[in-house]
Amino acid sequence: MAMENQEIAALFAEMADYHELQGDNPFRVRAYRNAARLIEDMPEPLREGVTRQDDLTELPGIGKELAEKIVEIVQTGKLQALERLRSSLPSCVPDLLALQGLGPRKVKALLDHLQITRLEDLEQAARNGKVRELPGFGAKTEASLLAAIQRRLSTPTRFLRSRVAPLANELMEALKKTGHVQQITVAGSFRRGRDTVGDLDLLAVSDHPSAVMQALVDRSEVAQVLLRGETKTSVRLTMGLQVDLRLVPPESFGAALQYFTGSQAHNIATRRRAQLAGLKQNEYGIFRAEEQIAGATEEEVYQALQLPWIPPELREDRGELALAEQGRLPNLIGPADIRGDLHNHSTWSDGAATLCEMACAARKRGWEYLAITDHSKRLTVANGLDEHRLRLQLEQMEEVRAELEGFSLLSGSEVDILEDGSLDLPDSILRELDVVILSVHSKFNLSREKQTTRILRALDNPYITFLAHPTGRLLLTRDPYEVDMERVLEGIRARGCFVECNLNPHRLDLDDRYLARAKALGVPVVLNCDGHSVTDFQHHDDGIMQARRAGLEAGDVVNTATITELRNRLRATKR
Ligand code: DGT
Ligand code: CA
Ligand code: CA
Ligand code: ZN
Repeated sequence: MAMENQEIAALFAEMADYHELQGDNPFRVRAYRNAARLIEDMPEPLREGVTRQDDLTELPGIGKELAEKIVEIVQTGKLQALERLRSSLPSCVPDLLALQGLGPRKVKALLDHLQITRLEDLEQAARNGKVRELPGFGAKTEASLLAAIQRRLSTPTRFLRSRVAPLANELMEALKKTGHVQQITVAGSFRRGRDTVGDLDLLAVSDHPSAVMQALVDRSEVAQVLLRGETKTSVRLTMGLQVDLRLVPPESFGAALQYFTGSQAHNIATRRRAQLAGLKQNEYGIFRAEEQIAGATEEEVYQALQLPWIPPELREDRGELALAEQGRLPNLIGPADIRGDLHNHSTWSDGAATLCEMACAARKRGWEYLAITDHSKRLTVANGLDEHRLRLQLEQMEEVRAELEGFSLLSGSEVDILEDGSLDLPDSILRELDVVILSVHSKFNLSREKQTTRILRALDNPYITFLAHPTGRLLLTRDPYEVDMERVLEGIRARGCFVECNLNPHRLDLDDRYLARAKALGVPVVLNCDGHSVTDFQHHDDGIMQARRAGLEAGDVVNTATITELRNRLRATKR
């Protein structure tokens, strides 16, 4: 399978961790770590450059050694040096590194001083109070480590939806190529648009089941066949993801799709409804006595329950059945409702595209407007702008605007909050911008009370437009910081500002539950891709499912407005 930039970056990040763990040259550690970050943000797939035999050392941060390793990864799918490092360390090291609060240095201390071959060994050591005695650890670290281990041991591995999406498409295409697939679709949490999925559920109708099952088993990305049958086959891929493929008769396709889309809680609710009407519901259909009265399509299934079809994103048993019954299901927002994006970066800070490239690509996408909101000066790793450079950027924007008829390029800044809640740029420049974004990029570990007052204080600035990625979570890698989101949302409403749902697939922040809360409180939401390249605009296509899961409609979202309406709304946020 083709190596994506994200996977190459992950291998380099792992190299950095192992080198650091072994106490190797810090420059080498930093080179790998920087390369990982750069590669992850590269808009173009590196494998294409490798195929064209480009000189990869021309890329920023890539020297000769790294270039050779990229070629090796793309061509072989592996990295020998990494395999050697892996086998020289206990097999639990990746698990240890993945624990929140444990970096390579701490892992090294643990391995040096304690007998650890499995995660459970560390759990035992922490329970026995052995960890707190080590240099660099204390009773508090020990307790949070123990909590992290227990969380890890009790939650099964999940995968980013965005990582699974291209795979799902490739697999379905391959199965269709057998010529024996009449219908095929994804079900499960993937179809419901959850940000992470536990496994991938595929559902198909076939006139030659064994041929289709064989086609799945034969795929090169399959590492293990868990179950092989005519109606269900389960495999585990090399990346660790389990795929369940189920074949059903055409007259049951809708019923099976409804059943395997779930959620389980939603299914239990629909089955109860069927029972109350004297019907029986299962994955084969809806039955009155022995007679099947629905099953071929989902519409038919819901109709038999006296309900309109319910969009999969809403099927979480959070009140959707009652809304459906009352004919009050929301008219969910879709990518076509979006008229522009208010959070983007350019080459002025850490983006990969120029102002002009960003604006043209946005116009080509059919948008009416785009705000460029580069980082502020405190974020030196991202080449953040001070007031002087921001003024120069505003001048360049004027020039770009002259070339862009019928499109509005808006000015802006993503301003860092300092620890005390003051801002990284003075009002003298903020007041001149169309969009001022407030972002927490540091001090994630403040107490709940301090973090909340810090954010609310920053929101007191009269020029703030919205709060970006409000909980700071990174899916599967960083928990949200402690904050009283209810108070923050109320603060945003009181000040007439907006709240962001950041559509980067690693963030999806706010999540569906908080978005639903924002809607209930009447806080306007803005859906942004946080674009660092023109390909990032695509985050809107899948990311919007998070907003749909919250029941958001076009009217709840600021950037569905026309440019004229938008300008009015932006002006109204300034006090
Ligand atoms: P995941 O894979 O953890 O991200 O979440 P799902 O929702 O995809 O769960 P999965 O793959 O275990 O099962 C797919 C769907 O099949 C699930 O959403 C509902 C249905 N399902 C599975 N097991 C049961 C069950 O025991 N009872 C009911 N009512 N439905 C079930
Ligand atoms: Ca699943
Ligand atoms: Ca499954
Ligand atoms: Zn940003």
